[in-house]
Amino acid sequence: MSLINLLEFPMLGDDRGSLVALESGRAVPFDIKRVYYIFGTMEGVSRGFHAHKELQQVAVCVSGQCRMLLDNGTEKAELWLDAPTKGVAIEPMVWHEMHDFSSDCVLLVVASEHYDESDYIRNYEDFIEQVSS
Ligand code: T46
Repeated sequence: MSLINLLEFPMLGDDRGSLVALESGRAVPFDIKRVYYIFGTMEGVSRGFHAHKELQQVAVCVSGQCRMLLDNGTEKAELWLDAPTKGVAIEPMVWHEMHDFSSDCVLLVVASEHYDESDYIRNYEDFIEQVSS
């Protein structure tokens, strides 16, 4: 599978404005158990710097933009999340970092599981060791 799995969400707009729906099994390829959003990120601050062991996620900037780096241990790729119709899948065992948040950025993430700190690998050397074994 390609490292960058882009998801294009249908725009359900009309003359009143725009609407995007994220539904399990349709726009989002797993059952959604959790939704969180990151906003008000200070200028120059980067986030992420971890991989998940099992968690599946889809991220989309519903406002503004940020740059996401994905790294599967052998290959790295970057993309801009810069439209509310453009999502990216964050697969398990993919190191990810988010950079260059615009001041109006709201990064919405849907996740397949409840929050569980034991699912995180927050040390890059540990990640490389685990992804290679
Ligand atoms: C991810 C990227 C894209 C919770 O208590 N519940 C939650 O659901 C989440 C997501 C976080 N937290 C706590 C854990 C930390 O004490 O909120 C604090 C900040 O979390 P973290 O430093 O992991 O935030 P980011 O922006 O580095 O990463 C987040 C998600 O945690 C992570 O799963 O993939 O966004």
